[in-house]
Amino acid sequence: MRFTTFLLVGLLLFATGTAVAREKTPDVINAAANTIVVTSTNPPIFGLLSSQSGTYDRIYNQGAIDTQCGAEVLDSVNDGMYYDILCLQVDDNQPIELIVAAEGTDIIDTVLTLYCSPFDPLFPDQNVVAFDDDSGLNTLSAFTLSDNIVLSPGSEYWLVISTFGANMTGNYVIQPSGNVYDCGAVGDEDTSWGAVKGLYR
Ligand SMILES: [Ca+2]
Ligand SMILES: [Ca+2]
Repeated sequence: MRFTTFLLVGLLLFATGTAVAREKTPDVINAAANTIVVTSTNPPIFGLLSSQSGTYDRIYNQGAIDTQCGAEVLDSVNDGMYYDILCLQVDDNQPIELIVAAEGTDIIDTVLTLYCSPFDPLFPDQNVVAFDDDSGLNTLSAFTLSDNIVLSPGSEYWLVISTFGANMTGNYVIQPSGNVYDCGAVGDEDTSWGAVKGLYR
């Protein structure tokens, strides 16, 4: 454990108790994600989390994956993260990859959650396929081939990109594998959150 990590964990323990430490395991860099050679001909997906983005109280898990939309998740003690929703589809039944690219991403600590459509910010524990915090470079996120996430052609999936803690903003770039197609950004108005968000602003 690097000293800086030790210090950070210590500070988190001091600030908020052991729940945070249980969630944020020491960052383990995924070597496969680091050395990945992008062969995808699909264009990367660009986006931005800003103070104008919607917020939600995110979930996490320790790697449970369920392509039938019922992955077990836990409520994070960290609340109020900015998020974006991206619609994705696949065109084969091979494992997918979704990698938050270090080049072009300046959000300090991303998380990715893949949902079966729809994702509802009011019920973020529903419809989960997979969650990842730090499988990419440093604290960036990635679903890699070794996760063996095989999706159904013809179904719509919503990828939620968010952050480990609240108030983290910045640009992001997500590189999808060649079998993953971007079916567009999903606006808040497409979720139930859109109907109630006005009450909070
Ligand atoms: Ca929470
Ligand atoms: Ca992360």
